[in-house]
Amino acid sequence: MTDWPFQALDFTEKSPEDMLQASRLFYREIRKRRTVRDFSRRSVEREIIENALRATGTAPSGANMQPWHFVAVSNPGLKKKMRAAAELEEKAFYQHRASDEWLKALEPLGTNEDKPFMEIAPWLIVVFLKKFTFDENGKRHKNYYTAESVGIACGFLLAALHSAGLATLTHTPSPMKFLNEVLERPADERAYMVVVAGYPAENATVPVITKKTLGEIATFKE
Ligand code: IYR
Repeated sequence: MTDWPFQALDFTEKSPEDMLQASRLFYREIRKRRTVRDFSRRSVEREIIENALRATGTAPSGANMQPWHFVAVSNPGLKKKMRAAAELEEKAFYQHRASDEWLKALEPLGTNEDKPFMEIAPWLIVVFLKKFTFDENGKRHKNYYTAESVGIACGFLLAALHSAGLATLTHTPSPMKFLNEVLERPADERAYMVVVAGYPAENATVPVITKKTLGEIATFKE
């Protein structure tokens, strides 16, 4: 047992019917989320992003270390710098870094080295992974399961933004070191992902792709 305080769980039980309905509704909603690359310039109120990040901050993490930091960028000058740096890296990726096999796998998505969304979309949320936590005495503590924790948090963030009614895009320019410089983050933080959020462009299109069926992705043993 532990001496640390515990409290009663705040749990609202649903009836079996409500549970079924909630599970169906959530699936129906979340399956409409698509990775969007054509964004509108329309602005999005800061509080929407703040609330999505509040929701993200509730994600579980290894030893509750919360090994993340989010930089929400709407500043046009910074977005312009981020776009230029990302396009430089992507050019290298598409022209010589990526294998033919990788480029072939990306073909159906229609991606290329141009990243106009980094300037056009109203918000770029850069997710940083923190390998360490520094306590009040400046002592360094290792964080645990950081990649898993930050991955879960990104899932929360995408779901929160989608449920608020925004289009999203996960972008992982590679390498992402330039983000530390542009956003003035310390060297012990590693940029993990850029989550782009905003309204879709009026005539936005998305690639025709399919998701694997339940039978393909899951096995039940009852
Ligand atoms: N980072 C590149 C390439 C890219 C890689 C994967 I895996 C994708 O699912 C999509 C793109 C780019 O952003 O274009």
